[in-house]
Amino acid sequence: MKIYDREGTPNAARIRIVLAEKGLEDQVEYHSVDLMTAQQKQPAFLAMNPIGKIPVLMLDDGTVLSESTAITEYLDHLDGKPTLTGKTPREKGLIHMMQRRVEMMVLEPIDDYFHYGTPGLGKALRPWRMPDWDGAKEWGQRRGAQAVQNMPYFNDILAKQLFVAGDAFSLADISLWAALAFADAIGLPIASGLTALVAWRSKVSDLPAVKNRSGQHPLPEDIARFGG
Ligand SMILES: N[C@@H](CCC(=O)N[C@@H](CS)C(=O)NCC(=O)O)C(=O)O
Repeated sequence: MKIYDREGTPNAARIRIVLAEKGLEDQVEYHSVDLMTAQQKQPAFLAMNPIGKIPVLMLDDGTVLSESTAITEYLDHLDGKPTLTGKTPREKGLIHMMQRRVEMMVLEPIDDYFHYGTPGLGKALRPWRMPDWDGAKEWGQRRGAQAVQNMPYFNDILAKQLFVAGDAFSLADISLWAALAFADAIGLPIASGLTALVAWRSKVSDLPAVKNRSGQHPLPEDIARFGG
């Protein structure tokens, strides 16, 4: 299998955690995509994923999968023993609902904040972003504020249960962990009063598949290289 991604970015981290959790790391060949020069928007990459985003998984028969949730489903079922996407219909429903809530309430607003409220991935990506209208930066900043406003929702959930979708670590936790790592890296930390969320994050960060990973985006040397 081949993975096209950029190490250290939040969505790459999601899949790398899944690969580690499922013991599949040695079966993957990594291809680094240079996001800062917009390699993900060029024809060769768009032929794999017309949305122009990483990560992409290419199977040995040439089949291409994009979207972190779809890739996770595939990897989780390879051994016939899913542990991250649910076994029963109830588990599957809850995990997918909660992981989508994480995306819509935190991860996507943070991504919008990064790309519009800050210099984001820099000049090379501007042609693919919202046209420069006066409110773009303000909109990006509002999206960041929305992400911060939504964090207490997950704090309340985690005050009542061990993990985001119930009693077991799942895709929903991986998505939230990556979203919060991204938020931290761009200056939107979890408020210290959200103690259940802070405790959950520290517990998840200690899991072997998660330990020492980064959801930082982009890498500081990239910003220095290409400017804002
Ligand atoms: N919904 C996608 C999101 C993928 C995504 O946003 N990837 C980011 C990197 S973390 C990316 O490729 N950004 C480059 C760009 O927007 O051009 C997924 O779940 O995989």
